[in-house]
Amino acid sequence: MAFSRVGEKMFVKVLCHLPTRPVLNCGTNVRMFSKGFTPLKSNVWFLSLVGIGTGAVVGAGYSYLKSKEPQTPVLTIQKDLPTIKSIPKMEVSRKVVFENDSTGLRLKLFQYATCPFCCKVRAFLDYYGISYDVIEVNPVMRQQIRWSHYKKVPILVAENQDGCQQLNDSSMIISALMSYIIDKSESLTNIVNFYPTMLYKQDGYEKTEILNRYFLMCQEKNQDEKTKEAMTLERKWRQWVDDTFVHVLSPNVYRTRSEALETFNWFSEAGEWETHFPAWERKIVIYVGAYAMWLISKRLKKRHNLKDDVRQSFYDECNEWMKAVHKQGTPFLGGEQPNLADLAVYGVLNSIEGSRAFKDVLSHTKLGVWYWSVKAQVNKHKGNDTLKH
Ligand SMILES: N[C@@H](CCC(=O)N[C@@H](CS)C(=O)NCC(=O)O)C(=O)O
Ligand SMILES: *[C@@H]1O[C@H](CO)[C@@H](O)[C@H](O)[C@H]1NC(C)=O
Ligand SMILES: *[C@@H]1O[C@H](CO)[C@@H](O)[C@H](O)[C@H]1NC(C)=O
Ligand SMILES: *[C@@H]1O[C@H](CO)[C@@H](O)[C@H](O)[C@H]1NC(C)=O
Repeated sequence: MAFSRVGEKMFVKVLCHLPTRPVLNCGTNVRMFSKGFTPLKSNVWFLSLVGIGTGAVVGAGYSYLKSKEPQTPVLTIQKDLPTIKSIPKMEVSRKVVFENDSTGLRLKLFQYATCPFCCKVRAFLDYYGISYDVIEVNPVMRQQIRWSHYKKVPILVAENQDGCQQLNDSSMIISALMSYIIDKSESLTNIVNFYPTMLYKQDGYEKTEILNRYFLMCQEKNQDEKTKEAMTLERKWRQWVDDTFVHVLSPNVYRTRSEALETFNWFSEAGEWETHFPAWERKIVIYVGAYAMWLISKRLKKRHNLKDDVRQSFYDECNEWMKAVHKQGTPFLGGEQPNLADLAVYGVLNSIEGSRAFKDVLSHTKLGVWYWSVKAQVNKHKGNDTLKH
């Protein structure tokens, strides 16, 4: 069982198109994996891949059953987070530089290129024209985030005089940076302290959650520009992205074996696996991975109560979102400009832009006009004016 669970976790890392919990709860067996298997890179790949075909499905079912156990109450709330002195020097995969960025933040984004949560953070940074360095994390070895106790991506590190401030969850990253942009009189470190991490136990594992990650920490000042109502709406839809929308993606992009294969080929392309992995490793990941995910996606479909025809669920959610946008009578939920909810929905969708599922959504829903408008705004960094004051 342990072995298959390791295999299963690995795939979650590669793919990222999976829910964070409970079926394939990212992150629980991390230490076991890195202790037991680190030395031989290729062997790790190979062994785990062999374990996948059968293991993943068994494992998925197992964690599904376990997840029905009740949650134990809060253990601790972490406060007064320390800044770390430094993080190991790392090769930067890509630099994104906006000459008009006046935030003064020196950001490093640790990510997987096709992870929906990472795409969400990038959509935010690009829209506001905030410069950042990308550090592509190897999904198997993950040596790039070995310095961190938090083992998921994205991780954002802001370097300042005192050291490095580590921000952990995609929604928290966005809320903290947005709060900082709106009111620069608070340091980012101070702002981060408003997002304490709650530790609790579930299924015998310690888990963490940042409770108020959808809240901006500058509401007072902000109120005349955005009404309270608009902010509540924005939070509601940002949470919907993490809790609901992201879960319809995997069953859709792995719906059939050929779609799963297409999707993996797209990951390989978008994540530039050719430069990261030897050819045979890449091939194995693509073929075995596609097959395993096709199997797993049936579980996910049940787990998240998707319709038999998973496309229909995808269309339904997209329509639900478009209904909310149209209700505003403006091009975006945020009005004439996208807000954080628009950027979140766009961001996670962007992670599957190369898939057949996405093309189907374009032809079966009215999402397209909104989607391409957000994309244009993001690519033109239209939010940059916000950075002025
Ligand atoms: N709630 C987190 C979820 C991040 C997450 O689940 N990341 C996955 C990749 S999609 C991960 O890094 N998993 C690594 C692991 O489970 O070890 C966020 O929004 O950033
Ligand atoms: C930066 O701002 C200047 C003037 O405000 C503008 O002319 C220039 O196009 C901007 N550069 C970018 C890359 O947006
Ligand atoms: C991120 O996670 C690390 C390791 O668990 C922790 O030390 C740090 O305080 C966290 N950062 C924030 C902002 O919660
Ligand atoms: C934002 O970018 C536009 C061009 O893309 C530029 O004209 C404008 O000056 C920029 N604004 C700021 C505050 O940098």
